[in-house]
Amino acid sequence: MTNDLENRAIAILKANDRGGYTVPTAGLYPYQWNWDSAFAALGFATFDRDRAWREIETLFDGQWEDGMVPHIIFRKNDPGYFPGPDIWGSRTEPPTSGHSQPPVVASVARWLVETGGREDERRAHEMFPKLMAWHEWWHCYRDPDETGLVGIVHPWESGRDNCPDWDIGMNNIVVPDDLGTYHRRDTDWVDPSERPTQETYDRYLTIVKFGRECGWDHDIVVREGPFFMADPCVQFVLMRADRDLMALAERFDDARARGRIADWVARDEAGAQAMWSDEACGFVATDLRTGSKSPAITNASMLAFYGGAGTEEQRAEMVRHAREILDGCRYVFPSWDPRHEGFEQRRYWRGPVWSVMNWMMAAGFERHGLADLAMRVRRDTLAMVRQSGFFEYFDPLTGEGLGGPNFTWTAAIHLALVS
Ligand code: 9YW
Repeated sequence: MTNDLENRAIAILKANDRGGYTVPTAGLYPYQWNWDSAFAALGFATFDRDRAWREIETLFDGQWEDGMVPHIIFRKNDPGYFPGPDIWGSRTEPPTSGHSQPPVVASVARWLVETGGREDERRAHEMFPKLMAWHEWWHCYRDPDETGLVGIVHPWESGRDNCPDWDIGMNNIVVPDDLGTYHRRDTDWVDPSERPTQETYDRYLTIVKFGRECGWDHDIVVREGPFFMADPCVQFVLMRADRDLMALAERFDDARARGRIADWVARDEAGAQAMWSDEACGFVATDLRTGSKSPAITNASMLAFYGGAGTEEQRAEMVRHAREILDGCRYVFPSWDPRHEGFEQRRYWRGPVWSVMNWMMAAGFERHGLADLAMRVRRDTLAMVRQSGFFEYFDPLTGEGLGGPNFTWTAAIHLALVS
């Protein structure tokens, strides 16, 4: 028996369906986004497993020859979104953005297989080489020196666009005189006080201009581009997904893939260690150009449990942070530490709570025997939706829904949590 809220969540997924893929929300985000589709699949799986697979299969329509799965696929031009396909200049078919997003898909594929039947196994098997190519891309192009730490070339690649984590890298970006004028579209849809500032946007576009002008050559963007940082979200999501990919390789008895993935898994923990900060006493974003570390704990730091990173002592420190932040917030988990300067309860990734981060975090807490933390995170995720509806993100102090309404991933996570 489904209740009203579940029916509304299902209706949102159906309404945002554009034929095999969903948009995150009508208007504000009119294309297919990478990790949004991974989470959308979790929601679809609760009532239509074929549609769940379609969501991630269509994502791979945009995979580049080198293996990268881009963060946005532009199937048709929609003037309601900026920056669109012309600004990115990917020269691919379909047109896409020029960098990736956190690689959640392998974990979703494993989950579909383990909770499903023969058809799930067949579709995962078919997708497996594509997943391998994408992970290979991360480990090869985003970690060219094989340190175990993968970097991101744009804050958008983290999926946590304007988190203060990126300020240390973004402050070094010099906006060129010939950036040109442009019309942002996001602030046509959503209150500007909840969005990244204009200064931040100019820097975002400076990175995109650099990428476009070098033909999105990953080596050049990584070595010479305006921004290169390590993100706890990408690192821990990749760590988790590498292990999930290994489970699939074992199931498919693919010895070559197993050997390759074993190399990645062996390096992942060293990468995680490079993000540990004694000052913040936790895992934090790190500028790979300067070595500077972000000063505070975020919801991405808390994904250490999901990724399975860290020593026992380090995890104990992270639990201490988690409990203190939980005590100080009515709804968790905030995207920036409220005990820290820079916290803005309504501005996007500078404080608000996001359902998808909570879903991964709770799974990580549970895996480490922290049932009370997992329960609190899940309870708050459901409570905010009950109070405010299926918004893009939520104010951690009031639970008010913010950003785009009728949001695909918020609906999907709700379904995944109650099913
Ligand atoms: C943008 C779609 C995307 C998410 C990102 C989130 C936001 C805006 O919306 O990005 O213009 O790319 O930060 O994580 O995938 O929901």
